Amino acid sequence: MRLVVVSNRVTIPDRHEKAAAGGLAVALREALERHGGLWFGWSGVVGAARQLRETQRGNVTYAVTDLSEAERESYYLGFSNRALWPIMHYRLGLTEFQRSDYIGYLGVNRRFARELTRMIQPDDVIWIHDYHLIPLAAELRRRGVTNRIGYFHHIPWPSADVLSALPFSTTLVRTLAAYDLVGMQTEVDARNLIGCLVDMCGARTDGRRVRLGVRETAVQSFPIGIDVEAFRRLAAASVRQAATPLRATRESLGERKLVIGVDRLDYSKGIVQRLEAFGQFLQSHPDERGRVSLLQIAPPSRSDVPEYAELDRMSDEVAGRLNAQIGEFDWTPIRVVKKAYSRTALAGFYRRAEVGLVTPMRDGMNLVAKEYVAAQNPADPGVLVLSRFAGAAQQLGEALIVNPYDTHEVAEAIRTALAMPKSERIRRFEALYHVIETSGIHWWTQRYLDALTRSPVEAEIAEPPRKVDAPARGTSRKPRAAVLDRGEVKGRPVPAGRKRNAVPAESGHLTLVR
Ligand code: ADQ
Repeated sequence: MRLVVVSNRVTIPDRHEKAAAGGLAVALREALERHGGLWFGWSGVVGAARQLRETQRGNVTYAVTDLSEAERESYYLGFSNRALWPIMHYRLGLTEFQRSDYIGYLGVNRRFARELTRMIQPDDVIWIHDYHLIPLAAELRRRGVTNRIGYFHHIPWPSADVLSALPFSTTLVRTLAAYDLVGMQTEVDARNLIGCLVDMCGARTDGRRVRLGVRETAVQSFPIGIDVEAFRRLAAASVRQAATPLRATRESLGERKLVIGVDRLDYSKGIVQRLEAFGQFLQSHPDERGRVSLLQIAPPSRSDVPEYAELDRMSDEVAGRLNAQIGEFDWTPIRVVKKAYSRTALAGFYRRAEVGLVTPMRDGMNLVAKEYVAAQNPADPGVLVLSRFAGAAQQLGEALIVNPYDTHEVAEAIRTALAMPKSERIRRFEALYHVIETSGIHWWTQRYLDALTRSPVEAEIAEPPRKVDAPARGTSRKPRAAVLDRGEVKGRPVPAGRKRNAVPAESGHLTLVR
């Protein structure tokens, strides 16, 4: 079997590049090298030339294509990141749907399918990643591709009640039936998706497999992990190295304790609420003032989506206000640093921090929580404070689990973490480390590929090829959201105020570059 990976963004490794520690991109690259294969997706470049460019690295071919400005606007910034991202994170109020964006989204998926069909060989197993590419398998099937195709959804999947507010969601959900295997981060997400397929599309299910028309799709949870051993080694090495940010942090903090937050600057991560909770902690416990600081590392992402620019402004404002209210001439309670760091530097920061504050409002998994645990000194570990709405909370029950909407609860958890006796810290750390060690990234990749290659491929869709945005047909139950899906998709001009230019300056360190 040859492996074909498809993701929104593809970063071609330099010829002599040493693999960065951990990381999904590295694990996928390793899986590709094991099987030989192809990695296909957007180059990250916006331009007029849309021809495919192929680069060979060992037995792996990287095939990338540019997006046009209109495609980036509608497919990437528009439908993927202003409609799907917020609604999948339960943020209906931030969900902005435009038909022209949806057309662009389908258009890019069709174009990707067209390009990919030419490159696929009969024994290829195809693994598609994330919400940008949900309809890709349906488009490949329309072109006669009968290979095994799997999808992994990296972000949360909400219930039908939430998702059906998105126009054309029924059609979109239906396209998932074109996959042989759909992987979700958690059992809750898997159940929600099955609920959507049943309630919105009229599928039948035995709880694990879903039958829609003549196709059968397995839906299963595969909680993603990290390369624990690699990260642990980086953290241990950062203690020994001379000129590291860890040393510098030690010097600038002195004896003070450190609470750390590390996230892309994204509203799903609860950064502003976290800063407020830290402020509340210092207000309620004046004895802690001057003794502890919060370091929030948050490199900007998607800055040309207005909600992200607003978040950037708000985090500065809240940190500035709290520092002015509570700070002293020789003590800054909150430091916000908006840049990406190397894996080594991050591992060092995690190691130095007595508390890892990971409080997203909603998150598919959250790898920072796992990285924080992996980086701890087993003899004197820090404490993880974790949002119950991160997928990671389903596995990491020995963290201090909090509701990020409850500022008081988070503030008290910070207090508890800072005061926790060493014996309890060690006990919790050992339990957490065991979980992340036994469900690391290589286990995840292997488990997913095993399931994908095992799942029986059923008869292909017997219906004649049709557009994926046509209303749902042939279901025994009336689709609940059918009314939303009716009607022709027509282009609409982008309203004033939406920025069109600039390539997103996202960091290569981030998982799959969202
Ligand atoms: P993300 O939303 O990007 O991923 P997360 O899982 O936390 O969130 O991964 C972020 C990665 O970026 C981590 O490896 C972290 O170390 C790195 N990172 C963050 N800030 C950084 C900085 N300043 N410098 C360097 N690196 C930084 C999406 C979903 C998650 C899911 C992952 C993987 O939203 O829920 O866990 O995919 O499936």
